[in-house]
Amino acid sequence: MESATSAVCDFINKVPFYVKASVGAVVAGITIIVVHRKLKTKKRDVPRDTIILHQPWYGPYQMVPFALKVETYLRIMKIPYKLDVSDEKGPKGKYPWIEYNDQVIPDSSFIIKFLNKTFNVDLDKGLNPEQLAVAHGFRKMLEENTYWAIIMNRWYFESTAFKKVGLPWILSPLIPYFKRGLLKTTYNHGIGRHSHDEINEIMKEDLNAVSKFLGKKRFLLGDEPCQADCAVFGQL
Ligand SMILES: N[C@@H](CCC(=O)N[C@@H](CS)C(=O)NCC(=O)O)C(=O)O
Repeated sequence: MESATSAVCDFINKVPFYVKASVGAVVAGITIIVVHRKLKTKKRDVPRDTIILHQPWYGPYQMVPFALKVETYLRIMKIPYKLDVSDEKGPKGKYPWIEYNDQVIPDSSFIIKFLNKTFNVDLDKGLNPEQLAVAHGFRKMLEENTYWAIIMNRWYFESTAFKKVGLPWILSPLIPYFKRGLLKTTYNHGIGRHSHDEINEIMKEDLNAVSKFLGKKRFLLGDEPCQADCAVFGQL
């Protein structure tokens, strides 16, 4: 037993200092992240019967379109909610997500379905099947296509979003890493394969379609807002 212990000690002594230091740093880093997450989860005091809407930050510039869509819906339907901006991603790794009592629901569209069921509301209840189909088409266009063109402009080409969300200057060396990650995501989506001009053309075509369809109407489908209007407002 003693010889086994001394063999282990010998092995550790032979390991170069930089390897020991790197292993130590990784272990310390992981410990800090795990402890930080545990503390964050523990200290959250979730009130009963209130929707908690999670998004990464809140400020004069709303940079999380899908969270703004949900918040707009909550406000229109007068459902009480609280914002949580503690930067904790939901179970699907994205924002927004909500908590309601013991339930956790990620994804803006599933959140709205949950709100409709739980609070017995539905902003689309006056729409006929044809209107519902049109609203669905516009929402999908904005969320699955226009959104990415806007993201590329805000965070990649023009990079205006970093300033608007108040990124501390000390973190600015991380911007190229963020951009590289974004380019990988958008390349896989497809839009990241286009030039800046082409992406702007794609965006303009979508916005033009919304503008033409809106015309002089107050909302997408008339005088009253529907669920897709929350998506339009969130994205634009
Ligand atoms: N389909 C989702 C999309 C949510 C989404 O893309 N959220 C973005 C912010 S607007 C996000 O969390 N991005 C961070 C990431 O992908 O890591 C929804 O409707 O909620």
